[in-house]
Amino acid sequence: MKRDLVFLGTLISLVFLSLLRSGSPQHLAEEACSVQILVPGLKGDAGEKGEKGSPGRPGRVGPSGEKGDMGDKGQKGSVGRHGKIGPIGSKGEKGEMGDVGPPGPNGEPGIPCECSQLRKAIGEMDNQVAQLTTELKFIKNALPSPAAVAGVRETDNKIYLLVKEEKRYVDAQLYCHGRGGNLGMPKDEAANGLLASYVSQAGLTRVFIGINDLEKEGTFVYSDRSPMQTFNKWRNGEPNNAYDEEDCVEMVASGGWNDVACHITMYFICEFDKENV
Ligand code: MMA
Ligand code: CA
Repeated sequence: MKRDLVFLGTLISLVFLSLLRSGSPQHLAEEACSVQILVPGLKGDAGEKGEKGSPGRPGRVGPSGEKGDMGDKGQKGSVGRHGKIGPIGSKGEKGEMGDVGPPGPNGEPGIPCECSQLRKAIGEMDNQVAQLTTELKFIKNALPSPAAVAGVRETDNKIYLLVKEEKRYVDAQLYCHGRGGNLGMPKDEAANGLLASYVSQAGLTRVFIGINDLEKEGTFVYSDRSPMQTFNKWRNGEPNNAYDEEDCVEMVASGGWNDVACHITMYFICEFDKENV
């Protein structure tokens, strides 16, 4: 370093001397070559301050700074990708009933039955019942016949039939028995009243009814052998067993009873239990 400064000072001196002698730059080269030894002079006064130099080169990179404060919140990011499929949800409620499905195929052939035959038979019986009902209605109310002129009379349990054939008591009883019944046996006021009206409406004055004391004089019983109860319709003074020969009983149009001879003949009334008809 110091050697460079000496050389520099020498060079500056040579240039300075040359300038003093010639005053022109072309002369300087020739004159300088003629001076062999240069001696340094005194140090000159300090020159004027030079102009400010051009900016230096950028310095070295400094050490890392301290950690700064947290920056502001960034902008909202874009929409992310579609997520994974979630777990299976719980069972939903029952839905509404669907529409009616199409009809199914035809079934196997059934076992042959007699249903159609039975239906046919029932239909024929229905016709027969209707026809018989009509016929019975006609017989009961309108048809004049040797046996039943004025139809019949009914209670809840009995059917009474006035038979307009004059017969002795025993034959009248046989007639009624032969048809599943008995001579009429009025056992209460209602039945007696019904037979009385039956007789009077037929225009008759008397008919045999099913009461007698054939078995024991003075002890009247019904023709089904059931005993007389508290009910009776004896006319005043009867039974009197007139001529000591009256063991059978007639009903007169008023409904009263009289004991008469069993061998005389007259019309009579049969009775039938409905459960036997
Ligand atoms: C009278 C009376 C009756 C008797 C008949 C017989 C008319 O009535 O005496 O009791 O049964 O006669 O005909
Ligand atoms: Ca009598």
